[in-house]
Amino acid sequence: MAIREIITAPDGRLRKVLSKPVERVDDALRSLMDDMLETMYDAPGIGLAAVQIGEPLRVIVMDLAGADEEPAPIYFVNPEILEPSDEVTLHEEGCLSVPEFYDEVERPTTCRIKYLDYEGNEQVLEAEGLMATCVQHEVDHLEGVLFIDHLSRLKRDRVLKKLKKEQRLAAAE
Ligand code: GNR
Ligand code: NI
Repeated sequence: MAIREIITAPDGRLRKVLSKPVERVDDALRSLMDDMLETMYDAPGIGLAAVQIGEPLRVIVMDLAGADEEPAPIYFVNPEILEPSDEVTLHEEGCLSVPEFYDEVERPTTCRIKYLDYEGNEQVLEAEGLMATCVQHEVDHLEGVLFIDHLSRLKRDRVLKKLKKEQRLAAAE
C-alpha cells in the first residue's frame, strides 16, 4: 500500500477528465483501492475519488466511522446514483482537493447507490445523512465537478484565486 499525492484545484486533471468505467475488478484495481484508502486515512478525509490521485477511473472509497469506532471502509466501483429524493438538505462540505475551505451545499437528502464492491459483486445501498452527501460529492468528482461548483460564481472564483496564489507561492519556495 502507498500514500499517493492528492491533486488540488485548480489543477485541470480534476476538471477536464471524465473518469472511465472499470471493466474488471481485479487485483490491480484492488491495489489502487488500497492506496486510495490509505491516502484518504492519512489526509485525513471521509471519502476519496480515484481522479483525486490522478487515476481517472470510476472508483470511490469512503469511511464514515467516527474516530473512536472501528474502521468501516466502503469501496464503490462504477457507482450510480439512483432515485435521488426531491427533498434536499443543506450540509457543510469540504474537499481534500479544495484545502481549508468549507461551505454548505444543497443536495438530495436521500438516494440509492448501485455499485460493484471490493470483490466485484453488485450492491445497492440506501444512503441518507452524511452518506448521501458524501457519495454525491464523490460521484461529482467522477464527472469533473467540485463542490464549489454548487456555490455562487463569486465564492468559487474567490477560493480558486486563493488556491492559485498559494500554489504560486509554494512553487517559488
Ligand atoms: O473528507 C471529506 N469530508 C467531506 C465532508 C462533507 C462532505 C463531503 C466530504 S468528502 C471530503 C473528502 C473529499 O474531498 N472527497 O472527495
Ligand atoms: Ni472531494
